[in-house]
Amino acid sequence: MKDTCNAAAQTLTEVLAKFATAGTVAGIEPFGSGHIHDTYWVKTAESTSPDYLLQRVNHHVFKDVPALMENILLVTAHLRNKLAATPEANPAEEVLTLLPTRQNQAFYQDGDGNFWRMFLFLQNTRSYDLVETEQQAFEGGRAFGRFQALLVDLEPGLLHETIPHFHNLQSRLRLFDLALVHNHEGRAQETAAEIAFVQERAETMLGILTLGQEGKLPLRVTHNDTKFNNVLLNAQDLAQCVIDLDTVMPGYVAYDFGDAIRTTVNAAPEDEEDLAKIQVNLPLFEAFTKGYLQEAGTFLTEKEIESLTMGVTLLPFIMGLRFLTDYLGGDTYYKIKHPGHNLQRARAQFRLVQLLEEKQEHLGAIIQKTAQNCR
Ligand code: GN1
Ligand code: MG
Repeated sequence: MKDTCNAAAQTLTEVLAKFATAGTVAGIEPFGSGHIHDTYWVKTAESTSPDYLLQRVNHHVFKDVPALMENILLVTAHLRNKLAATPEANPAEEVLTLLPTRQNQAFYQDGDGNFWRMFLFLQNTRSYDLVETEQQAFEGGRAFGRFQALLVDLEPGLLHETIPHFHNLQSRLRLFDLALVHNHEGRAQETAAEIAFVQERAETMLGILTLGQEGKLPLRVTHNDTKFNNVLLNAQDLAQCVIDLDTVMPGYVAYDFGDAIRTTVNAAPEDEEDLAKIQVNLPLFEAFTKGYLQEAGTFLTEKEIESLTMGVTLLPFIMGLRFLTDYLGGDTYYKIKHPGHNLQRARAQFRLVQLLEEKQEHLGAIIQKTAQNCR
């Protein structure tokens, strides 16, 4: 089951007291647009004390929270060491900072079994649900490319798989088949067109997984949730920090590229109801690709560069499939704002897949041309 209710004020105050915060709390308010955890912005009264980001981790989605927190400590320590050793680093660039509990633990577990954690709040940053300018797209590309580049020497096997088979399409298709059997409130009837959409493409979309299984694509440390709003930009729109490290684990680089493109080039929100508003913005595609390859182009293999185009259609397909699966299964995974929300999300993602399929050759040519310029 999901936790859709916000925690009571008293609970929040009790939880807050467990962490080694500085200053006096002036207010706590719900924050952000994530579909999984409950997130709060903790404001402090003094300008000398930082604000904080408090999260109740969804332990129905992340079943081993201690393992997840180990990953975050490992990854942030690695990033910090690498940044310290890179003199030419972008001065705006920062690493997410976890604030330990007063017992020096990475998280606090309350009496109800809920897991809480705290980060330093990054002041004067912005995240974009919709990308507005080529500079923003370029910076997002640079941030995710650099994230992969800095982690290229971290052994993927050291990371726990926080959600097993997360972007594995074979496993997602199995869960979809189970949801079809479950068919909550007879929803399969109403979604016949979307079900057919999945079935028509399932085979082709398995391309990246097959290449991986054949040993033609390396498993690397990847972010796996590269929604554009998971990069914070500063007041000058320079990339400052990659956030949401819950799914950092072994993966294929094309997954990160595809998920970021999904949310960068779409002129409409992820759950747009009016499908006519969903459009692919090519200048934003080009700008993101340039930023990404400027950083990642140095270590990617030819095959990986080729695979990026496949990632561009695969990721919105997987997201649509997951939203549709959740709808057919009775909306147990994602937070929803209304009963048909997951179906609306699935439809929007599938429309985006269609548009990207039409442009696939052109997108591939842009990637190849940009990669040549980066070498
Ligand atoms: C979830 O945490 P949040 O809301 O950024 C999901 C991602 C999806 C995304 C779709 C752990 O991410 O995989 O891409 O929703 N995260 C998890 O918006 O399932
Ligand atoms: Mg997330």
